[in-house]
Amino acid sequence: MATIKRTFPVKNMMCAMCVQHVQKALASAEGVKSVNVNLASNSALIEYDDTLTSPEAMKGVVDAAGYCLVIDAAESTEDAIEEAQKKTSKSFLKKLFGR
Ligand SMILES: [Cu+2]
Repeated sequence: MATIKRTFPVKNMMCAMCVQHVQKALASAEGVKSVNVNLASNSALIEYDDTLTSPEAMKGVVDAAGYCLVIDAAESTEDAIEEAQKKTSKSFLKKLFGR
């Protein structure tokens, strides 16, 4: 038994029909126990069995339906912040010691 409940950001949803598409695609995917897609927060709360499916597989299902399930949001956000901080400190040092 390995039921996981997790919220994933979903991109490209514009209206209630989009929500329905994503909801249906995920609900019929193997290993998915329940789905709650939220348009306001652009996210999907998915309860799934990780012995039957994976975030990668669910991303495949959502992407095939024309939307984008973001499964590495935390990492990419951290990377982006780190990258931005590097750039900021570089240009800061340039200003201090420039030329
Ligand atoms: Cu739509």
